[in-house]
Amino acid sequence: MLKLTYRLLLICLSLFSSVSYAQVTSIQNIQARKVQSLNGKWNYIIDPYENGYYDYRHEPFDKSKSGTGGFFDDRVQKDKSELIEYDFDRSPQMNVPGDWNSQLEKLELYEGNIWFRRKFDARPEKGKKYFIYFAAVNYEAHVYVNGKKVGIHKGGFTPFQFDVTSTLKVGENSIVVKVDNTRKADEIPTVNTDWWNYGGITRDVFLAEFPEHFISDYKLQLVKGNNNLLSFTLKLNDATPNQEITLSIPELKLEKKYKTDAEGKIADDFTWNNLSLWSPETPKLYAVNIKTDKENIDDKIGFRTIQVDGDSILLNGKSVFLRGISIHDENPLVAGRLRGEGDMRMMLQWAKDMNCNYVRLAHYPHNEEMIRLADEMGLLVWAEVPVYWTISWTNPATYANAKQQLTDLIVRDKNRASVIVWSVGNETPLSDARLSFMTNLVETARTLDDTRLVAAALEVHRDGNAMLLNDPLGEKIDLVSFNEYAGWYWGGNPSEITKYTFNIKYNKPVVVTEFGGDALGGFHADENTRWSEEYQEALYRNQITLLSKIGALRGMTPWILTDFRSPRRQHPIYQNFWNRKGLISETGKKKKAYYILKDFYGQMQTKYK
Ligand code: GCB
Repeated sequence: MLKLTYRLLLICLSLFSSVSYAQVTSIQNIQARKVQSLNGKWNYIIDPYENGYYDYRHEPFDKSKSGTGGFFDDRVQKDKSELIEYDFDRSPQMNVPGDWNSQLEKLELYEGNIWFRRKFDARPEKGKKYFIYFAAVNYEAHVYVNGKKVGIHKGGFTPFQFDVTSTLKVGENSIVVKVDNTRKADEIPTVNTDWWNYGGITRDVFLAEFPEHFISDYKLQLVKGNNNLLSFTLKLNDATPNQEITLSIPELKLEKKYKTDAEGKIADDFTWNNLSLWSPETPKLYAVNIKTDKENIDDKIGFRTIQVDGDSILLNGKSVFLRGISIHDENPLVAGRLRGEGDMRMMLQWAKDMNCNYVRLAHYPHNEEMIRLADEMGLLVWAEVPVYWTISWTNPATYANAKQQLTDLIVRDKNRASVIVWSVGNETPLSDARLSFMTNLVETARTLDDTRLVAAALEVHRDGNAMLLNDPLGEKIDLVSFNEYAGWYWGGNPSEITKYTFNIKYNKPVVVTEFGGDALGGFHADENTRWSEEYQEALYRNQITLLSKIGALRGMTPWILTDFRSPRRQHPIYQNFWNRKGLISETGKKKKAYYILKDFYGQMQTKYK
């Protein structure tokens, strides 16, 4: 009976998710397509009670079953007497992309709905396809073009697009987006996190033009464990057979011609010698071109292999130590999310200056540009989805959402050499339901991409002076990866933590995903005074001693590169809405612990040469 209800639920869900909106599953490498940027100033209307969506009986204006019927923008245009207060033309503007919290003081802590509108000119041509593409909107987006609803999307950090071919007009067009960043228990992430819930259209928006049959997705990577075997797959947006495709890498004098099969796909593994492999020391990227008679896509792709062998991690077949640091998508110096290349370079350069060869982009997919910069600058990447803490493990819709976010992340970044780990979550509490949820995500990641490692940030459990790592999820993933806060949340002062030992059930490489403690930049005291730089420094020194007891230790990403904003962090003197575990303060000052880690990484660099 239960099973039947579950099945029915799944059927309903799949019906809901396909509510006649035209969403293609993916569009790889949007920057290389024919796009018109819709970034810039957008008008906005703050709508805390959702009066633009619900009438005074709290019935949605949009009552049609398919969800594609009229909505307030439509009504405003048709009937000026209703919702007269919604006057986009005279409403203020804000920057898109951009989080709203940092653009308007009264929105700093706002969680709710804001409507956005932008007008733009278009010259749609017959026989072409048009999509509105959003690189990310946090969290739920309802998108309307010229008064017609074109789609709904949930998930704050991954791209999505809607087909607007039939809605787009020659001349002036209007796009309206209702954005809701309300935290909800059944969503991914759930209500409880330790980061700022930045709302808005936080990443690029494009109008993209395509031929009728186009390349929606491709992947060119080395096969796991083989430094000469390239694997090329490609997919059209539909099942057009015999489409001619040319793949070329001029620098290698590589040119291959293909025809799509009956499903509109190509799959080919082929040997290619003399590849200069990508690594943090030599982040070699090749100019890659993929062409049809109607399309021409440029990319820059690096080739490297990553695998585990016993307790070693092999990069291009050679044992590597991951000298890492965790990073949030936030600028500590200027409020808000990282705004573009300059901000991103600053963060990654700080990591490089600390002798890092690796970053953990926690706890959700960061901007695609960040990953491309990591490719270019030579930093390995742990990429993660926001399956964080206490998710609704038994809700099938919640699982479907997590799976979609993971899928979209992998599709977006699978050609990036820097990404070596897909992480399916962080510090999730043990239970059977959680194990099956997480195991399914692990399997999803492996099915979508068998060239990288799959992991999750687990927790240690204590038994006297032993730290146990026996989470059954450890069986399913490639790394022993865990967060461990001895010396901060438990275990006494930093000087006491070296008494601990580790009891790790799995013979796999150990990569510690977090440790750390808060320090207010510029506050100096003795090693036993919490919040002081000296406390944090001692904590790092002793953590390194403690972790070095683990024979299989192959890397770490301490928490965290910079101080970051979090509504959970209320201490009136030391925090003021800042998590102070950064090695760099909110004024860009390197704290004492920064140099401890830099020193240790310098030693590891020599050891693993
Ligand atoms: C953790 C979480 C991270 C928090 C950190 C902290 O374990 O994974 O998101 O910010 O601890 O500072 O408590």
